[in-house]
Amino acid sequence: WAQDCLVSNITVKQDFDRMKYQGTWYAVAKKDPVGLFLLDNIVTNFKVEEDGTMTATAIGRVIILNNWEMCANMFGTFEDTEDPAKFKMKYWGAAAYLQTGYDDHWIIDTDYDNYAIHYSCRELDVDGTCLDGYSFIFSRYPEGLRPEDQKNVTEKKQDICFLGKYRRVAHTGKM
Ligand code: ODT
Repeated sequence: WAQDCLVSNITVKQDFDRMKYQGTWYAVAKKDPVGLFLLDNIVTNFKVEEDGTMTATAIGRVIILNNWEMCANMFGTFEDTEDPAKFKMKYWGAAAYLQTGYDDHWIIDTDYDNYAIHYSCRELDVDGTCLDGYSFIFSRYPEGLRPEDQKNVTEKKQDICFLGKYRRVAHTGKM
């Protein structure tokens, strides 16, 4: 079995249930994109609005311009696609100098209660692999993943061709 790393072959969570995905998720690892933005202490909160739209907030430590370190308050709304686990995320910051964007937002896998693996490819290469993308590993607990979830998460990192490209995301509680 040879992995082709084509973005179009990446599989996502079957029958993704946005209701069960709601609530707080702590980023415990991150594969950065080009021009990384969120550094650490990243906490997200997902919600399903009354009309069914998924929205989220995120906080995290960022460095803007050169060397301005601050806590960013970010907002996102998620547009549905044909696949329930694939969204388009429109995002913006509470302050004008924070990053805005429109990214793919795929939920690769989650058990809703413990872990989640997020994936976003921002730029496709000519051969269909991902030229620039990022991914978050989320846990329901700031201390990290449960030992019993680590094998599965490692497999999924490999499936999305990001294995070895993650760094730990610290939660120092100093924000
Ligand atoms: O940090 C980077 O380098 C790129 C990521 C920037 C996107 C941050 C936008 C957050 C908007 C609020 C939504 C929260 C949901 C987050 C879930 C996964 C990460 C996009």
